[in-house]
Amino acid sequence: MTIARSVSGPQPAHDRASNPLTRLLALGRPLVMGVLNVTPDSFSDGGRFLDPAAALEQARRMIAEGADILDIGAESTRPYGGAVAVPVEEEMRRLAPVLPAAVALGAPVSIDTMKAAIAERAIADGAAIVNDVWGLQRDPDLACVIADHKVPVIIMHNRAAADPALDIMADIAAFFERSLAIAARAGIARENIVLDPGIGFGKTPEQSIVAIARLAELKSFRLPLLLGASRKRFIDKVSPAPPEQRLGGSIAAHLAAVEAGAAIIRTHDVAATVQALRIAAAIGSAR
Ligand code: HH2
Repeated sequence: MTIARSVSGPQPAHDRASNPLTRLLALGRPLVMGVLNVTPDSFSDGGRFLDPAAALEQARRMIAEGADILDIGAESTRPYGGAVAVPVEEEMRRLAPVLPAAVALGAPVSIDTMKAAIAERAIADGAAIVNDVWGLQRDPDLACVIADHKVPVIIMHNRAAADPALDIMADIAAFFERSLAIAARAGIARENIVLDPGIGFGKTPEQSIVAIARLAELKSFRLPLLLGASRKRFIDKVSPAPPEQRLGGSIAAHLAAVEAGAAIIRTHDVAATVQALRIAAAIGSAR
């Protein structure tokens, strides 16, 4: 597993100790991030957890199943188009009854948002990580919020539209360079950054497969890698199935990602993913 090394000088000991992601990464096993969408329109589970009681029940279930981190989102990013932009007030309204209560369950909570105002509020409510599907390149204020609060950030690759002619790995690397420059300017410590190639975002299904197949190339950034293949469309392209029947494909992709060096797996299906990762690890250590 790649553990981030600071190039901007050591942080004070209290910062390192108070960062739950750094502590989890130090365990040296792949981490599982459970997805909780408090949305009416997410591509695979839209509407299921819009009700706060249902959302909290799902949060509890994912923790019991072994999730290390909960990733809570209140705006569908709709990797496959058709996303309805959600105003800040509505995103806050969806999160208010869920986020503080989810934080109280004890697992670190990541806020899946591209908006600085939502990140600021979520951090005040106890969120420990910011997950930005636009890699700090959408809301110009987001990097400063993250730097001010010294929380880790997940920088995900994205594009407004897929271009089948692109060398997707070169595009991902160039995008990360831009995001890392923004992060450095804002004062985000390098050891607080995780990179994610953004499976399904601004990519053809073939390019998503390439991004998994060539994930190890991104280790050259010397930062932890996250991969989220859960229920995504490239699975349907290879082996046709609706989103709720893509567990086998999701697990196959996630095991390949861990083999290539992914430190964190983002999934809707925590129990099956934890089991698959444990068995793969047991086989690996018996070699
Ligand atoms: N995928 C989705 C949303 N957020 N964040 C990261 N870092 N990586 C991902 O691959 C990723 C993400 C899309 O999945 P989901 O949250 O289920 O769908 P929606 O955006 O429609 O709510």
